[in-house]
Amino acid sequence: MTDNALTIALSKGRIFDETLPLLAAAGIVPLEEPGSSRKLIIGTNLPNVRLVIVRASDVPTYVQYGAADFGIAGKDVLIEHGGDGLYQPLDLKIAKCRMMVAVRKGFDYAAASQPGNRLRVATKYPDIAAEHFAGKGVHVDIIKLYGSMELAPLVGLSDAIVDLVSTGGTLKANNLEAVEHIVDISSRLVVNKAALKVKHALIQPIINAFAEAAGQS
Ligand code: PRT
Ligand code: MG
Repeated sequence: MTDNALTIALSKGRIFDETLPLLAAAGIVPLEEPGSSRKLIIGTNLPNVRLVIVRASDVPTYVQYGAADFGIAGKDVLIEHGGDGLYQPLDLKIAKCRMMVAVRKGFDYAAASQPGNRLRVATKYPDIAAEHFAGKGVHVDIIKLYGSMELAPLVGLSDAIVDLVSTGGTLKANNLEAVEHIVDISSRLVVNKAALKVKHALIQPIINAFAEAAGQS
C-alpha cells in the first residue's frame, strides 16, 4: 500500500469490541461489524484506512512483516511472539485478565509444586509456563494445546493448566481452581517499526488519540 494508506490488524471478539471506542476517538469508524460480516478486510469511514481481521495470536505477525501498519494484541500473545520488529508504545488497558495456574479442586498443588518435583502442565502459552515453573524450580512437562485448556486436568491429560482467567466462571463451571497468579494481562498497541518512520504523520495522531482515550496522556 502507499505511504498515505493505513492497515490496522485486529481480532474479532473482545479486542475488536473494546477497540471500537478507541478507533472512534481517532475518528475511525469501521463500515462493517466483523462478528456478522465474513469479510477479512473491512473498510472504514476514512478512505485511506482499512482493518484486517485476523486470529488474536496472528496480530503481531501481520504487524511484524508490515502487512499491517499497526494492531492491537494481548500481552499474552506478545510474550509468546517475542515482539521482534514491533514498537509497543501503549498499554491500552483493554481486554484485561490474569494469567493463572489452575488445578482440579482438591488437587494438592502445594505438595505437587515443591521444588524438584515434576508436574504436567497443559497450556497454549508454553514460554510463559516454562519460565514460571523454572523460576520456582519445578520441573514441568509442557503439553501444548490450542484451546479448552480447562478440560486437560479433568481427563488426566495434565496436573495443572496455565490459562487466562477473567471472571473465573470457566474455572468454576469445570470444578477447577486458580492456585497461582503469573502475570496481569491487558492489550497493547503494536506498531511496525518501519511504518512508524515512513507513515509517522498518519500514525502518531492515532497513537495520541488512543493514549488520550485510554486515559494515558
Ligand atoms: O478465540 P481464538 O482462538 O481466535 O483466539 P483467542 O482466544 O486468543 O482470542 P480472544 O478474542 O478470545 O482473546 C483475545 C485476547 O483477549 C487474549 O489474547 C487476551 O489477551 C484477552 N483476554 C481477556 C482473554 C480473556 N480475557 C479470557 N477470559 N482471552 C481469553 N479468555 C478465555 C480464557 O482463555 C478462558 O478460556 O476465557 C476463558 C476464561 O474466562 P472467564 O471469564 O470464565 O474467567
Ligand atoms: Mg478465544
